[in-house]
Amino acid sequence: MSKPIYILNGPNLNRLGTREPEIYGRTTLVEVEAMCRDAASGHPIVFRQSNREYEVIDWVHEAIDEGGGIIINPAAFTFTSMAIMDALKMFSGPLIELHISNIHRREPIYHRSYVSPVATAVIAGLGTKGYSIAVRAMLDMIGALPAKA
Ligand code: CA2
Repeated sequence: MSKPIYILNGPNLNRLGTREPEIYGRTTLVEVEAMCRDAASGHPIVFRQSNREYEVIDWVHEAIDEGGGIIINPAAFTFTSMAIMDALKMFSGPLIELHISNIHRREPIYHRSYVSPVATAVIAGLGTKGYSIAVRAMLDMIGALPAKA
């Protein structure tokens, strides 16, 4: 049985699609999850969101034990959480840090990520389509990309 890809989402992303559409678009997180499952073409996905730092840490620990790869949009925890960074450091598989917006084009408070130095790759600024692209990239990284017909 192939190991699932963990897609973890941090605080406030449960409200996606309801405000600041000029930055984050109008797609909801429920729709993002459906896009990820579609992009995964049957590969198992664990898709979660939390507003609680400890819960994200616990899910990273779960992924360390059971996951094949992690895609994480840590949202505001990106810039604050050494604890999430420490947990992610323990993961030996591929790790993609994902942001819907291009954090580097935004105010300086969005420029210093604790996650980027421990990530395999970073995707930012592709909107919610970045999730589908991240899933395809992750399948490639773990050798699970379906062969083209
Ligand atoms: O662009 C991203 O994906 C971010 O991770 C989103 C975070 C922000 O702190 C990061 O710098 C960049 C903020 C998420 C706020 O949640 C929203 C909820 C509803 C509508 C829009 C955003």
